[in-house]
Amino acid sequence: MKKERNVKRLSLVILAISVVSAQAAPLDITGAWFRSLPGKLPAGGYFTAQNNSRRDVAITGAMSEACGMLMIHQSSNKGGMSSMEMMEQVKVPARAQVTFAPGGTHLMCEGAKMKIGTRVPVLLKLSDGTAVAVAFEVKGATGK
Ligand SMILES: [Cu+2]
Repeated sequence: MKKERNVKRLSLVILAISVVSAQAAPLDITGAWFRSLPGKLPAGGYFTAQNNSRRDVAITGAMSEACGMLMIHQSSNKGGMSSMEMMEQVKVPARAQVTFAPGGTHLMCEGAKMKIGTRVPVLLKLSDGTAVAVAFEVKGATGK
């Protein structure tokens, strides 16, 4: 009888741990890559973020040892003039997907130190206080 109770308690602990780790990563990041350009040109970072949780979450920042500075940018085209704007955060609504892509929202890596064909780590900071570690594939100018 006593033994049975211990088993039950253990499974509760395991359940609690798995709930915590699910909360730790509300976003699934797929297709992450940097466009590495020659010289001192910045590298754009692209990916798809899927929010599998029932709560909205925002990407509030990014860090990488491969970048001197890593920012969130929004490309826009106003009256034929293309420009980039810094974003404080990008919201990923509950059960929805947001794509960082060329010509739209993207990461901008200034002072890039990366080699085409390798992967570099990026830490995406989220509004709920957690962070997601993502390996970005480094591709060339044509995206290959
Ligand atoms: Cu940019």
